Amino acid sequence: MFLEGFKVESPHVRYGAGEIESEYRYDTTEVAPTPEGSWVVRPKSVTYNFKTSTAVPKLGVMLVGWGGNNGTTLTAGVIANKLGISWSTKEKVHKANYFGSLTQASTVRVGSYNGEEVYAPFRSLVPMVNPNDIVFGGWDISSMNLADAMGRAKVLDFDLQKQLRSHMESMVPLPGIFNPDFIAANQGSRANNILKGTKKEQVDHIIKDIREFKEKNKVDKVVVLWTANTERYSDVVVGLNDTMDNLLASLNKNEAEISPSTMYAIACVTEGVPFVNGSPQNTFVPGLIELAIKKNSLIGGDDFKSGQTKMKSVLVDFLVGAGIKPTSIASYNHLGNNDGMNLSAPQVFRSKEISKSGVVDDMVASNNILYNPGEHPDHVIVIKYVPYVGDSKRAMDEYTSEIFMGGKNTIVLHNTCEDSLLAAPIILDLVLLAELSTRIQLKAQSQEKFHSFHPVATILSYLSKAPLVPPGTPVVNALAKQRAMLENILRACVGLAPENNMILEHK
Ligand code: NAI
Ligand code: DG6
Repeated sequence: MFLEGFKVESPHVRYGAGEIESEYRYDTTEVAPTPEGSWVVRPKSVTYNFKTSTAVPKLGVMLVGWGGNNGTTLTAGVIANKLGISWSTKEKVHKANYFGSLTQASTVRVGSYNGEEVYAPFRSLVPMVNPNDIVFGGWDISSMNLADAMGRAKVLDFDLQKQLRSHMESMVPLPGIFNPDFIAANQGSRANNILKGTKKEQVDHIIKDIREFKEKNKVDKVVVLWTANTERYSDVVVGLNDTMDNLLASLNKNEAEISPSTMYAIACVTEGVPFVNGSPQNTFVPGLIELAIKKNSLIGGDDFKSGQTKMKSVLVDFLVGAGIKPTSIASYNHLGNNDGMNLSAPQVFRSKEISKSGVVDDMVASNNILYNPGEHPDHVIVIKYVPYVGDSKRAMDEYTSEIFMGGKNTIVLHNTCEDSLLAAPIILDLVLLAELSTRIQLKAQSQEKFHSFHPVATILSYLSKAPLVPPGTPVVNALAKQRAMLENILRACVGLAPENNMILEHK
């Protein structure tokens, strides 16, 4: 059974004029050593109060790298959905949809009725922005308008592109911050739309752009998301970017090692605008994280988890959870889009290699029966640029595991990723959830005041290859756990228990 929406009736929830208030019992387990040298495990319950503002804003989304494959695909997809466009291919007539978006195209189980399971859209848990209402804008170092850039990307069917052109021709990216030292040299030829001035002046310019965009489009809130080229890592150096004060001083001194992505992030955090990083580089240097915490301004990332890595964070979780020991994971991919061309530079590839490699760490660390402390499967990442396949990235993975009594199990996967078509709905979820999370306040009952979530938005982990977490917080990569975390937090906002799958009423 399917409900389009629902309201919770409970003494623990109040739907007010401008907000939903809920009271939620958070049950966890505390583990502690005993003086005798053993361990004791104690169930613990803390009551939390949540307050979710139901004032859904008119949302502006500014993409850094708007004219790229992801930026154009997302913008085109949202316009197509808004206008209800359909188009023909040799297979059939297609209708615009949001497949691949957790918020728009997945469901949650709300309960059962007469023994039948009842589901509702994920987006109906709490009031969220309708993606069709988003106003898009952003920056690109290439001045190409979005209609031509959509053609350059070669992602969407031609018949669809023809229908969208007139809606996208007038969309032209603002000049971007360009520093050739941080991306591949092969990107230089498209860089014709560049901000001039010192680094501080460029950051001030980005702030001005955000304010003008907000004013011109009459949007209530803006979220900025980096979907520009992957950069190389910037060096983290004491005195340069290790603290907030050093980072801001370095910006004023025009220090070479402050990357463009960090500069956009400084602008956003300074302006109190949520900033999400969809690429793997270390945009969030320690000084930037400190700045975000001081300003209580949301930052999230890193690197969209779209195809190969998403599979990996399911498969390895399944293997380790089944008591099977993955011992070698070899992941190859080749792609022919501009992202692939940029990643052919070794220092840029290294950023991607790091974010793709860390994704099994928590699963391996969870099982000391299979792995000795410090032991890790061999894990190799290869990416090659093959222009002919364009955006249709091919990912091939071989997982070898040790099984019962010295046996070996090998799984080989071939995954045609359709890169930007997988990434665009993820970008949508990231901006919708980032916006939503700024409307949620919580407090433990012992606390006096409500507070927002920690500015480092772990709530976005499901969508990120290398989830950024506040210092000292465990990183969770396993996809099912990440989804459960997000869903259960939103359930708590309306006073619903986490989905426990026990089905005791039938046992
Ligand atoms: P793309 O190369 O087509 O687009 C990037 C755009 O950024 C280009 O138009 C470029 O001109 C622009 N750009 C570069 N530096 C800029 C700057 N400093 N300021 C403003 N604009 C700048 O790449 P695509 O395929 O759209 O991917 C974007 C990013 O997302 C890449 O870093 C990629 O690694 C990352 N990503 C993509 C995934 C996918 O499945 N498509 C998944 C995970 C991450
Ligand atoms: C090569 O892997 C290009 C990358 O930008 C990927 O397309 C992107 O990181 C998606 O990666 P994954 O592992 O989620 O498919």
